[in-house]
Formats: sequence, structure tokens, C-alpha cells
Amino acid sequence: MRKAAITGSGVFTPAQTITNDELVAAFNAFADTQNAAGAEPPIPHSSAAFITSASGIERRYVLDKEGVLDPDRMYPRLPARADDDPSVMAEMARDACNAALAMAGLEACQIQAVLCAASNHERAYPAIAIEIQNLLGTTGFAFDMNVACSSATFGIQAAADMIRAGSIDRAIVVNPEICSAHLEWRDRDCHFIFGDVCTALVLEADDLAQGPRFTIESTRCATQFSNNIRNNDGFLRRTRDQMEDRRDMQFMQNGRKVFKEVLPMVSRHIADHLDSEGVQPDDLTRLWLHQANKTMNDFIGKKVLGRAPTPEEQPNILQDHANTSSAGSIIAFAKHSADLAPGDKGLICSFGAGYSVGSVVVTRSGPA
Ligand code: CO8
Repeated sequence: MRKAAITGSGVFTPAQTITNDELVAAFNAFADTQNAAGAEPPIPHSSAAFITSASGIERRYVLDKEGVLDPDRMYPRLPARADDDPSVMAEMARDACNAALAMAGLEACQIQAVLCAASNHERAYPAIAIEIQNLLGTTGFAFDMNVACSSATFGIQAAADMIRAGSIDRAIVVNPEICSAHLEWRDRDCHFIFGDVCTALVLEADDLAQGPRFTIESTRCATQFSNNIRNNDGFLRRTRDQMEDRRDMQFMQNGRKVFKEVLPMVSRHIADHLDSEGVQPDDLTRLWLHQANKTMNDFIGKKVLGRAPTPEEQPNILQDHANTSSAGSIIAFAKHSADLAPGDKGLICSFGAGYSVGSVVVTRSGPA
């Protein structure tokens, strides 16, 4: 069967960053105001030391720092776009896609499908992906898809399947994540978790690609229902009697349960995937894991390899980006894959809400 390969990657990062200290100062100012006004129960202070030790996150990129850090607002300010202007997500995507196309040495008109795979979409229709198609000048078709944090790997499987089946030769899978707009920055339990970013991958039929590439050997996706990561926002919102700011319309999670339940699911998923492909854990030069929590990644890496992975074998980027939902494992891949030699194998794996888990086994191929 025809194979697909990843021939280009691109990352768009917003210009502004928020450190843990800045974030905690804003949160504590908010808590002090609420407590002075008689908040019941009182809101405890957040702590930068807790954030770093519980998650490994040190800072995050955001589209609008000022709105998030304003204790009277604690929400990004992103001005509305006119109907004829590109959406924020499509603009982020254009930058990431152009970088991926340049790396692949392709023109946009050679791409026949754009999959915008992300946790949230700026509008329901006419699809962010079709807007991206229009901005870039790609041909064929485009569509949006959402599998929360696993959107990118599920998108890779969908695009690779189309290439393997022969319906297209080339696709872009793009993951614009504006997590700052869907995070409750006033919730101490999760206010530190997310950041904004966009990643893009160019996928091509392996037999058409000339340059260095990552041949996709195999993909595997799985879902298993859980309520532990949830948001209830959606098009029925204005039909509800209670219209004001409802906490459940933002990101909600039971982080401890997620931690406990997702770890065995992901470790087992990766082990089964490698086993069915006849790949030994020691055959892997690199693991590009979802970037939610450093302890979680340490655990999964150890379970998969049977020993603690080195930072080179399993690079983390969450200290600089925080959790960027579907984009996390792709940032790790984009930033830490250029040094692999022909024949080296690696595994991209994402996991999150659903629960969902997606894994992609790749081999570095083409010229050195
Ligand atoms: N500062 C100081 N102390 C704190 C803070 C804080 N900010 N927050 C909690 N604490 C305290 C608690 O009060 C508690 O105190 P005590 O022991 O006295 O009761 C103590 O710290 C421990 O609290 P937790 O049990 O909540 O802390 P954990 O050790 O579990 O760490 C984490 C919290 C870091 C959230 C951890 O549970 C975690 O990372 N879990 C996994 C989360 C995960 O992977 N989620 C994936 C979600 S992402 C996804 O799927 C995509 C969704 C779509 C994206 C949408 C965009 C917004």
C-alpha cells in the first residue's frame, strides 16, 4: 500500500508570554478583591512554586496578555473581525502553514486538502479550514474536525488514510489553538494550564516526496468516554434560561482523575501499537508526547521504554508553552526532529478529553 510522509512542519507562536509569577500576581489580586467583597468560601492564593512543581509549566504564549492579567477582566481581549476579514484562527494557521510548506518545498496550490484539527473553532461555518484554504490558495477541499487534545494525531490519521487510499496526494493538517479564550483564568485549579499556538504539518504521498521526511509507518486512534474533561459551550447556549457566564461553558476538568485514568490508557495504547507493528521500545529514537503535565510524560516515557527516558529521547516543550491542546506533541516534533538520521524511528502521541488517544509511528527517511 502507498505510504504517507510528513515533509514539513511549522509553528506559529504569539508575540506575548505570561510567566507563572505574572499570572499568580494577577490571580492573587483578583482573589484579594473578591475576598474583600466577602467571597464565600474565600478564594485561596495561587502559587508559582505549586504550578511549576505540579505541572512543569513555567510560562505560556498568549494572543492578549493585557486582558488576561487585568484582575478586573481575566480574559483575553480579541476584537471582533468583520465578515470580510480573516478569522484569528485562520491568520495563525496561515503563518504555521506557510512555514510547513516552505520546509516541504511546496507551493500551496499543490495541496489538495486542509484539515483544521483543533479543540475549538472560532465559528461553526463556513469552516475555518475553508477560510485557510482560501488564504493559502490550496486546491481540493477543506474541513474542520475536533477531538480536543488528540485532534492533531486523529487529523494525521485522516489525512494519511486519504493519501494511502489514493484520493489525494498532499494535505495540510493544521492546529490553531486559542486556549486562552476557553480557559477560566479565575479558577485557581486550572488557571495556569493553557497557552495559545498554531502548528501545521504537510503530509505527502511518500513516493512523491524527494527530500528528508518522516514516513508514516502506522497510525492508531482510540476513544473511551469520560466526563472528567468537559465544556458545555455550544450552539444551544442561547436557548438556555440561564444566559449569564456559566462556569461549565469554559474548560472544566477533574485533573487528579484525568491524571490517574489517562496514564494507564495511554501507556497501554502505545505498547499495543508498537507491539502490533513489531517495533521494540528500544527501536525508538524519540517520543514526541502530548504536553499537558511533565510528571505525566515522565511516567508514560518510563512505562513505554522500561526505563527513564533522557530529555533528548523525550523532549518537553510545556515549560515554555504550557498545554496547547492538540498542538503540543506537534510543537515537540517540529522543534526536536531535525537531528534524527535516516532509519531512526519515533512516535508522536497525543491524549486528552474524550478520553482520546492517538499515536503515529514514523521513520526518518530520504536523504541525510
Ligand atoms: N496554587 C497553589 N495551590 C494549588 C493550586 C494553585 N494554583 N491549585 C491547586 N492547589 C492545591 C489544592 O488546593 C490542593 O491542596 P490540598 O492538598 O491542601 O487540598 C493541592 O494543591 C493539590 O491539588 P490537585 O490535586 O488539584 O493538584 P494536582 O497535583 O492533581 O495537579 C494538575 C493539578 C496539574 C491540573 C494535574 O492534576 C494535571 O495535570 N492533571 C492532568 C490534566 C490533563 O492532562 N488534562 C488534559 C486536559 S487538556 C485536553 O484534553 C484538551 C481540552 C481542550 C482544551 C480547551 C482549551 C482551554
